[in-house]
Amino acid sequence: MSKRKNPSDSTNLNANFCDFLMELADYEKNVSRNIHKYNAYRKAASVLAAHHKKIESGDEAKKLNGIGEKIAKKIDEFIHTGKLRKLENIHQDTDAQAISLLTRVSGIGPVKAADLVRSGIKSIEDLRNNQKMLNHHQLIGLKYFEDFEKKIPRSEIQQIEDNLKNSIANMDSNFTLTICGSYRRGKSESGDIDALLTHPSLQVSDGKKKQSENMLKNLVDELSKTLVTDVISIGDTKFMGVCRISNESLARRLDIRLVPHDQYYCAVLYFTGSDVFNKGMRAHALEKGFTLNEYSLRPVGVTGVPGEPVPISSEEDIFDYIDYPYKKPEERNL
Ligand code: DTP
Repeated sequence: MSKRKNPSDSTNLNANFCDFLMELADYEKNVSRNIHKYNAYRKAASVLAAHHKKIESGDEAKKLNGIGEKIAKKIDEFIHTGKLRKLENIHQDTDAQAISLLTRVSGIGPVKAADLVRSGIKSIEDLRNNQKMLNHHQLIGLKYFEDFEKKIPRSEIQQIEDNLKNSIANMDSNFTLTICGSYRRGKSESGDIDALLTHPSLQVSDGKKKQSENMLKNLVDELSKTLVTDVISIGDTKFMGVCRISNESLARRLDIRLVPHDQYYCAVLYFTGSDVFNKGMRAHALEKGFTLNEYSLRPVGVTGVPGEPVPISSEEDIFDYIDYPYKKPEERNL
């Protein structure tokens, strides 16, 4: 999961508004720990990023789904003054700034960041001088802090994808690997690499745990010869780590999840995102009487108890079941 989101790109006519909304979103997540406000700012930023026209007033913005009174007022304030008082105040709050900075280190969440700031640790240099306070993941985050801050160009992910696919094919040609996240949505650069892997022998109904034992570990051992440089954590179904395509390249965050074959498409859908798109689709599923998550799509009975997962053999199946117009991955950036 990459740390900083940025829906602004060259085609975004409302990039100014998106930038301040994303900064407010990060503040709510990392400093105030108000996930509802975080979601609201993220949703508003994605809606504005996808809008075909530059917004000229708060009233005009309010007509868009996901923009309410308070955000409309901020848009007006920004249009009229070129800044936001709320952000100016946040910029002057040195503890808030320190918490925001520390949460940019992979493995440091808002709670840990607040703890560190309370202990007087407020900069990356302070962290480097107090490494005893960090766990294994956070130490790796610190070691590669500058590299992980840099976006990964699409062409580099393509090389990593080829490398992963070759290594996997050498082990067993029945593996399927899909790189999800913003890469699958066609973005020109991504924050990290989210790979999903499956094998026909892995079926939930047959007790996936036993069968998946060592599959991922063997793969990571193989990848460590060429691509993987550090292991943050590894279990039967999830690897979190670091890779680089050559000694001259930057270190990149790589996650690989081993997913049962009968849950693969729900996982591919979920990890393709965007998170805002996922939330909209999940809400639509509920309206249609289904509960959708990264594992399955299940009908919800009148009692509210979810039933057995429906059989799914493609992403399209999931859209069909809930009567949601199919969107190609590149159309899921909202
Ligand atoms: P980035 O380029 O920043 O990496 P991303 O690949 O879309 O952008 P992540 O790597 O953070 O984003 O996460 C991968 C996907 O996982 C994301 O697109 C959708 C899904 N996801 C993550 N968090 C959530 C969430 N809270 N709700 C729903 N889906 C989520």
